[in-house]
Amino acid sequence: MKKLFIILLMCVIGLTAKGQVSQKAFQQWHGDKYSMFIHFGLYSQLGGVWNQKQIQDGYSEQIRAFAQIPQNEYEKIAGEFNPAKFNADSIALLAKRAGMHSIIFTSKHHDGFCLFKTATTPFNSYDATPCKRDFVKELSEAAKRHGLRFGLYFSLIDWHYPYASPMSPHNADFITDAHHEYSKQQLKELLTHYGNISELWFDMGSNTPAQSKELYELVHKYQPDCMVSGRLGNDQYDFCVMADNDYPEKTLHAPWQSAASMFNETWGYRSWQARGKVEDKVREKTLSLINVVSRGGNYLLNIGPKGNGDIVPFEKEVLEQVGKWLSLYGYAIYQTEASPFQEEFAWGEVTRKNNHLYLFLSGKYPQEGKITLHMPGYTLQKGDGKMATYLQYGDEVVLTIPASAYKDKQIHVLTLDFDKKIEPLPEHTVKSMVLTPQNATPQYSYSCFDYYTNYRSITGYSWNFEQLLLKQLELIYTSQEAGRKIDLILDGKTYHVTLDKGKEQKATPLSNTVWGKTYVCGPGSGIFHSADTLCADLQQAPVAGKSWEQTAKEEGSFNCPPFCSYYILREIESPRSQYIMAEIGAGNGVEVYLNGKLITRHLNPYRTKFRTEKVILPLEKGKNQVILRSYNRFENQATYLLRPAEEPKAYRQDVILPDALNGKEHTLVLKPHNPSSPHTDAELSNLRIRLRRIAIKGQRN
Ligand code: JFZ
Repeated sequence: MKKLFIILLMCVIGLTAKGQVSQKAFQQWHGDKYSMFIHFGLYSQLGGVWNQKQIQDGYSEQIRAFAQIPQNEYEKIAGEFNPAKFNADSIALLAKRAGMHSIIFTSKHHDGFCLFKTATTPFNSYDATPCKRDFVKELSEAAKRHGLRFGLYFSLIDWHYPYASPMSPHNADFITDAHHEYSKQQLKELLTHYGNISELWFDMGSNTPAQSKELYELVHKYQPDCMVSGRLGNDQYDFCVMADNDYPEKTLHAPWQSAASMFNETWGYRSWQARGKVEDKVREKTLSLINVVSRGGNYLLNIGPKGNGDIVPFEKEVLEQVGKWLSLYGYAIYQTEASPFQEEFAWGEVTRKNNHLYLFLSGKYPQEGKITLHMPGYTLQKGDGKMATYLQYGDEVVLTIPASAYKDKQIHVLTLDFDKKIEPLPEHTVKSMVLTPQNATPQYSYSCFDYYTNYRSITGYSWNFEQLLLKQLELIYTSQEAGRKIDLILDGKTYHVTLDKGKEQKATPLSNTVWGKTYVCGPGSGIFHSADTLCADLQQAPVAGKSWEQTAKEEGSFNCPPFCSYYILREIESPRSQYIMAEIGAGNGVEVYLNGKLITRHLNPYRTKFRTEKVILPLEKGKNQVILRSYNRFENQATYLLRPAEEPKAYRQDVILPDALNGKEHTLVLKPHNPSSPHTDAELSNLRIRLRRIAIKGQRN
């Protein structure tokens, strides 16, 4: 019998992988919750107007592109740029009154104009203007004076640098070698001349993995605790950036931020912007802040000062009024964690801190004013008395709230104190003896090449299960996973396991399992991220205006430019429910849906032309439908393969626990061991784990 292959490791929580920021820096960033974004540059001077015309298309900070302003004409604006009203101290003081904890400033936007003194180009606010000012310096110093942290926005595309890719409609251009070097020089200046930089907000462009990695490491070489934004690309980042005003559907296992503009139409100043009522905007932004923080994120709210440096009075008032609300309820925002509940509530949102639970009455008045919270294992000690009454019946805490609590313009917050620190409550308890991706709670992050190929990745799985005695786990997987190293974290103890093929077994599907014809549909969207469910069948095509076409080929390709996808559908008839193995192939990215539900989704390694893989399909009895989406980001074709695996094999491997596990409730987390980045998809959707009460020795030879 082979030696047991279990290595017991200490729990690694608290340790970070090489190159990442320290836990302390992350905690500080995570606790800040609310920051000021500033879009300011030559575009602010134009305010969305060129040649007396309001430029309606695109964001006003990108007016050079949307109004097609020639380079020399745009450069002339610098010659008149003199923002006499730009006062870094009053901006910092405004951020403070607003309840913000840091300022993130556009050091350089897509137009290439640097708001700092740089040796790399004369096209900067010191050398090209009559004002001779270094705005990064002014703001970094003012932020420091007023106890705020300071971070930088830095555009990875540059419309002014002559050796960069030319301006494009999508802004996701490749970065030339010369441009990459140019960015490195500018970043070195930014990271060494202005004190501590709390975050670097890279934006747009499409780096290669090597370029992303080099910039990620460069930032941390000069500033080890600077948090790097997800838009650097290729999973090289410290925090995810959600789409404008957006937040993730489920809690993420990675730090994240929602960046928001004051108006959807623009980030930079637009003189003719319809602004509406201050009080409506205050409510909108307060709700967004609450929604983001209750899901564990940070909120970055933008202002776009005028060309003369003045802050738009509307924006100033909005910030001040949100700040007023925060001066009352900031305790329920700052330094908090996401709601411990898996469900969402129509009556409002939740955050937690230590043994405190904070309820934001930001939704709809609940029926009869009753709010019920399911909190097994917790005892309510105190609820703040003014606004509600509190009762606990076993696991349920029931609050009764008067209608007046919702009638007020102001959003109210209730505090509930429990007997112990509140942790996330389990989503559900698995009753089955087999843990599968389908009955797991996935751990999510975001993985990407660039802005257009950014998707919610699954970086691990966790299960809560009930088992009185547990002695052994049996891992079941395919040749796809063989050789990989995984971590199994059982009740907090980590077992490091190499998938060494264990015992091989034929996995032939039941006879009478019949694969139907192949149908294709496309081209579809060039954006990778799509929904976790796909409602399509032979009657209903997944791409608007297209239909399914039958093809004789299980494997094929379609000519299409970069940014496109094709769908492939097959029906599978199964005599009963069973796991079968399919062979699937695609180019840059792949998504597989079974009966409308996502089975696996991931980008393939950067610029993979074609890759095949085994995918386990948990079939239902009767008719099943499998849809493959083959995604093409870089090539001139989308290639696919969808068929039953030849000679399917399963591997069964035992993990005998050194000490039998007693007790009732347990948690198991499955993760890849030492992943290349904590954000990259685990690609473990084929692995199943069987729980065993008795150790079956000698199964392995
Ligand atoms: C980028 C820039 O192009 C824009 O000018 C501005 O600076 C903004 C902050 O960042 O634009 C984006 C990119 C992605 C989203 C929104 C704006 N998004 O994911 O919703």
